[in-house]
Amino acid sequence: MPWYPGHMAKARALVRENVQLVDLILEVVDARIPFSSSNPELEKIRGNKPCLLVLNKADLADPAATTRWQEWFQSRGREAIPADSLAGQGVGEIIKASRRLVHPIMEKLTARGRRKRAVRLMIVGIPNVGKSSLLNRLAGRRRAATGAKPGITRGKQWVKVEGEMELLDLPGILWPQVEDEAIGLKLAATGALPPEAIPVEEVSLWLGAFLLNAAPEQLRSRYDLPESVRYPEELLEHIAARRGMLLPGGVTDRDRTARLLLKEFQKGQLGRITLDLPPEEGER
Ligand SMILES: Nc1nc2c(ncn2[C@@H]2O[C@H](COP(=O)(O)OP(=O)(O)OP(=O)(O)O)[C@@H](O)[C@H]2O)c(=O)[nH]1
Ligand SMILES: [Mg+2]
Repeated sequence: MPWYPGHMAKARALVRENVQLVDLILEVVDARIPFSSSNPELEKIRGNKPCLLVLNKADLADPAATTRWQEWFQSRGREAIPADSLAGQGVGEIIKASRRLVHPIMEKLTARGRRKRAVRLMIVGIPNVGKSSLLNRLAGRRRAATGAKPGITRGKQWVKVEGEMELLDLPGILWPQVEDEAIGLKLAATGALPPEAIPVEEVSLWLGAFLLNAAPEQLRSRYDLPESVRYPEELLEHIAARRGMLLPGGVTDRDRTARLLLKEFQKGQLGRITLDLPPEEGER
């Protein structure tokens, strides 16, 4: 992973340092993979600093699964708000919940005779999860660069947010849990890892197997998939045939087909699909 190791220690130090400056952390995860797009180290770094979880890209996730995640986090004492930072959905809720979560702290400061000041927030999350998009929405203007390429944000700035709040726009970048193979595949499938991180064919075979099991109707309607198709290899062959993705000699262009499946999944063209589900009762 070319851009991780060098940045990781620096990113960790920056998050650690900036957490000291704020009253509340907005932890952005991808609603399709709330577990795989989180970073367990944040819990240690933040100590008991309040933290609101944002289930971003909820427009791409299965709404029922998002509700289950919200309940699961709630049961563990964590507030989670679904959001679509592109459309601005959920942003009002995030502002309301933020004010509620910091209220006790601000009360305490006033009680100690401190002058009233703006509530300070910062956004953290793994690359490409939508941190800059959320920032732009919260700030109400386009203040930070966004892009489909992971790792685009550099530099640091404070921006005003409605309701006496200030938001630190620093790349509060958390590193993804890439060492775990299953997590790595989900990160790659959702586009959180650069395409060179894991071979696309491997990712698309994994995604194909997942979809055949969890979302067969969506595959059928998108690709006119016959019931008989059971394995991801067959799925890719079928897609290639339907979309004419052949190399000279009539051989399937597996690379192009793999990219197509990933792209269509990432754009939500297969429907709203969640890859991580909360653990069942009794599991950890
Ligand atoms: N569908 C959908 N796409 C989103 C949402 N939020 C962000 N995106 C898209 O996801 C991509 C990454 O968004 P950014 O806001 O640049 O993400 P970031 O976390 O700032 O990324 P880095 O700066 O690279 O770490 C962009 O293509 C956005 O348009 C969302 O809620 N829904
Ligand atoms: Mg950014």
